[in-house]
Amino acid sequence: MDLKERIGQITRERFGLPPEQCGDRQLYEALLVLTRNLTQERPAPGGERKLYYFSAEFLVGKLLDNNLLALGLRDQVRELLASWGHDLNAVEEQEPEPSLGNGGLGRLAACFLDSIAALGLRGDGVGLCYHYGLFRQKFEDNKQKETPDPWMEAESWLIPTGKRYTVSFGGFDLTARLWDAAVPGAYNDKANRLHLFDVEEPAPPPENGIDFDKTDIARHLTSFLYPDDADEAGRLLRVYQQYFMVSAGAQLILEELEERGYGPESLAEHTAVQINDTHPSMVIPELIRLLTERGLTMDQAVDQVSRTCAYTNHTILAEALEKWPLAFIEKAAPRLVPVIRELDRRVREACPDPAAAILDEKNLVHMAHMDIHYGYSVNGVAALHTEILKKAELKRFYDLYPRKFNNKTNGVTLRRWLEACNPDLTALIDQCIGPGWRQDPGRLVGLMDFMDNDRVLERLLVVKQNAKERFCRQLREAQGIDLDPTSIFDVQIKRLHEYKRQQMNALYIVQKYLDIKAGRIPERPITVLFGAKAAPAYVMAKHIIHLILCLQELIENDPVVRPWLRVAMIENYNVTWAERLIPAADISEQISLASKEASGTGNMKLMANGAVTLGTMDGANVEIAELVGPGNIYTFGAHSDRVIHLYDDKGGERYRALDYYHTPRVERLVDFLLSPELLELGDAKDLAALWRDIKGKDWFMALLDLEEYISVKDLAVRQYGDRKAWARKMLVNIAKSGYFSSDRTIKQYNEDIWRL
Ligand code: 26Q
Repeated sequence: MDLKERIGQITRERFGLPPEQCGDRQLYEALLVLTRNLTQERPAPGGERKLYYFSAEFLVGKLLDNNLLALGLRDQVRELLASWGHDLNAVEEQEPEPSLGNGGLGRLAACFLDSIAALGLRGDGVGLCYHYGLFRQKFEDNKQKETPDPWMEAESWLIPTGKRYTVSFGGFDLTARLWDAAVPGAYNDKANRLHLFDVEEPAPPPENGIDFDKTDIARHLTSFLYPDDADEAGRLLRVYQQYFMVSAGAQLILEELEERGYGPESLAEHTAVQINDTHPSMVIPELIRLLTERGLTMDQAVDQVSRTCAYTNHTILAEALEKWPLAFIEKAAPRLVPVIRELDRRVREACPDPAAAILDEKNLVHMAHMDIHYGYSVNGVAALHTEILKKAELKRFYDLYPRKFNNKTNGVTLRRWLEACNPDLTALIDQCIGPGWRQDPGRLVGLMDFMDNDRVLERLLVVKQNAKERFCRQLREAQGIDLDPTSIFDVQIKRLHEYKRQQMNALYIVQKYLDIKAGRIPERPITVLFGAKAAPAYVMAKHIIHLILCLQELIENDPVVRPWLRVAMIENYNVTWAERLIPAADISEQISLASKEASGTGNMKLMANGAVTLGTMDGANVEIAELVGPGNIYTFGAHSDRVIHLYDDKGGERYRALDYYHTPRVERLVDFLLSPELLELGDAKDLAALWRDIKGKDWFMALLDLEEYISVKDLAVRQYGDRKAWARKMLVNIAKSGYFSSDRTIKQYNEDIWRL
């Protein structure tokens, strides 16, 4: 049966209509069913050893386009739909985006699954099926409001497996139901699985926003993904979630091991478990517990698990390293307590340093310590980050186990982040260097041969211009904001966090605003675009959103400033918005305080789409700078060693925000937060709190780098005017982005860690 007949069969069965008479919604459902069936039928890749990638988040984004692409059906389906008078893009609009992640870490897990499948490796994801995902963001009175984000519909990518596992908490048991989404491999005919566990009887949608009775754990276990660890009840629920995920996941692993014909004593030989940050760390004691239940001695179980589990660290922010009160684990996973105590005892016996223990004197369980002692690999996510882990944050562990530490610089799947989201650029690349870069992204460097090809450079500028115009239409339809596509698009898209320093970008906007008011017109119109959600309990992050939205309103209503400077914050920024905006970006803002951003992955996506980075020497920016060379990136700011020194109590030179505030230029910008113009639009309390914080504390040192940031950004805006020179910068960035393909990253994980 050909494709047309298969679609027709589905629409007739479901809607009693031939496809020609279906609407977008019906065609979407028919394509979903078709692609789901086609992927589900694919066999798993072969191999003796199987990977399980454990992660509390898989920010997969919409899947229809992605899966059609992997199945090699995208062009055919587009043509068929067109022949019926429909546009594939409009059909795809029907798909809800599953919001199963916060940001970088969750999206990385999704890129990795895509690459693991594309490389034909045998590896499944293991996570949770959150019903309302992360919250949906709305703006009201220039503030963020949160509402639930239900994404599951009657027809979805989830396949019921019929598999169920019992998870025993303190005082009650729950059944974990397993749902699977198939992950088709591009370039092969295999598929892996994303395993998502859910409770058997989920609660109905909450009525009061995203608040619910956090003591009703049984029914709410998989309701929400937690954006932070702000309130106590939420924190405890998070531990229940984690144990639910890893206990069911560990049972699945051992069941599959047996089905493959191997005994528990050969777990390590046939299995690799990658622990994505410490959120799934309890898989270690849980596997040990289950192996001893199956007859292994404690020594044997510890040995097997220590050769099975590998840990990825994504942060050096001390407050983000998970430490759970033993009392929480006592409640959520009492059977793990004796195991954890025994693991801690063994550590203390072997290593006298109390700071390396698992249990500290406050009875906090240091999850990362458990991973490092009882895993066989510890990796950072960018070269600089791994060096800081070895030299500072995890130094004592590096001294103990130097051979466990390794770097795996992050990557992104260029199938979604170039091919799917930017077809015009893809076509141009194909015309220059042919299609081979898809399976060998390093070949993108072939674009360097076109540096002096005026026709290619001009076409690159046209592709970017068209993407900007397309984005303007989409934003106008969604939010009623009408931007100027001929202005320079300066883009900062990432979770809102003080260390990422959106506040510094806001102060740049203030500077431009005051300049224009004083008659100093910028070189060309600038549009500053933001996309960011703040954790609901992260007060300072919400104040920063408030500031940006107030600046947006102030400028929208100012006929003098508006032609030269615009601010637009995208509501409910998510994967779908990223796919729309990234192709349209001119400047990629990567301005975290050096040493704080482990890697960043948006920086890679923007680079691959021809945006030029304006960034600090942090995370993977360092590697981007090395690859593209100084003429093709704008760097500024204090380097990580200086920042680390400024945090050091013993350095004698501790950072003091006030010293930087009391300079003529900076003071004026910061004080603008309390200006009558802004107070008229904003909440005086919130703006004053932010003002006080920046001036008096500024924990992430925005004022330290502010002046250099402003002048380097002005330089970028000026150099943008030399269109040909700018097009060359774009071309170099695209050409060098092949290194940041997650296919490269996954090959390295496989060669150095998993050995599948
Ligand atoms: C922890 C405890 C309780 C509740 C929530 C959490 C929690 C949730 C999400 C802690 C951290 C996260 C997410 C972290 C994250 O996204 N990190 C980013 O990971 C990317 C992929 O490696 C990096 O590129 C980014 O630099 C890093 O910030």
